[in-house]
Amino acid sequence: MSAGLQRVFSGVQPTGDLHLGNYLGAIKNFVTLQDTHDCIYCVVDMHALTEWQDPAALVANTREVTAGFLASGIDPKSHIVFNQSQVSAHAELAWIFNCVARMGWLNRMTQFKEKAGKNRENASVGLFTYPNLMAADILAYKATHVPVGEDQKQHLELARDIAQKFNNDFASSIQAHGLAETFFPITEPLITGPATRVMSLRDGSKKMSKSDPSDMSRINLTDDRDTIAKKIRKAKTDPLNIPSEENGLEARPEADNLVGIFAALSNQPRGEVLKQFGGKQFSEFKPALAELAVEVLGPIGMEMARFADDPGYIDGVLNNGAQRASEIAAPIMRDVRRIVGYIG
Ligand code: AQP
Repeated sequence: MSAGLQRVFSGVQPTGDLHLGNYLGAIKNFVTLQDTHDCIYCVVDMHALTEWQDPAALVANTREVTAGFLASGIDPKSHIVFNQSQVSAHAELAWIFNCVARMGWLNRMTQFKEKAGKNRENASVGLFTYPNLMAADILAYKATHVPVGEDQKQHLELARDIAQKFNNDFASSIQAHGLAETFFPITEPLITGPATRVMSLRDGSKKMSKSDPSDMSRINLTDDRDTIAKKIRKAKTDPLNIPSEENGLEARPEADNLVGIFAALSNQPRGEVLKQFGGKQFSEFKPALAELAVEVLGPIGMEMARFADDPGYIDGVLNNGAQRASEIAAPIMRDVRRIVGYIG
């Protein structure tokens, strides 16, 4: 970590197989940001508990997400990689934010509505307060920038509201302790690239997700060449050809999704992809997309398999990262305790 650089924080839940959406919407950007920022990347195992997890699967998934980070090119020596539950600041600050955030704010969160579904009475309290823990994740390190996919935009807006309300509610205490008026930064979301919302391969109206019961809906980072090719071949499309202009993708969610994936994987704007494939059929486009996906994801999957054979190494990375993360959070939490009026 180098002094003076802006701090990035982001996390991924260990709730299942990492997929192309996690990679293009988040992890790919995590890798790029290492050149310009001090980065803290977290496997958010506490968030995972908001829905029941088999304990042994949680251990395996935490190691797998960590392996995905490393295999994608995150450097755990220059930056920090750890699992959330090892640093108590997250839980401690989340409690304070439970008391700062308003019920009305959380009632508006669409992710809770989607995940709780019709049976809200039966959803965990943790699922409801999830965004407060997310605000704590970021602000325990006073991170200024948070790379995420489009689906997390609303939660980040809430994190900004919480920071602002904390700074206002405790303004005189912050001042009395001689601390900067903007004690918690107003975090900037970084939602970038042509695939900030990768959709299910089976249904262009649903986002690609770890928890989708159909494995055919997503490309996992650990899928082999044949599986990737099969999933893309079977991906839902419409009967029209690929358009030559971007407005030709309107109201064609599946086509739009596949073109967006091609653009993100090949690091070019959608317009360039359409120049290359405009007028062609999906039967020609899909094999090219499969080839590209295998080229980009193949080495990551192979590296993840290598890490899977060495859980001791992964645990060492997480323990070391947790120690370094705790050191950053400790003085911030000391100030927070004084600000809110705790003794000791
Ligand atoms: N489909 C997606 N397109 C683009 N970005 C995505 N992300 C997730 N899905 C997509 C981004 O990946 C990061 C980690 O997400 P997460 O695991 O913390 O939670 P999630 O958003 O709830 O992801 P999943 O895969 O859908 O998990 P489940 O099924 O457990 O809910 C975030 O930056 C997210 O934006």
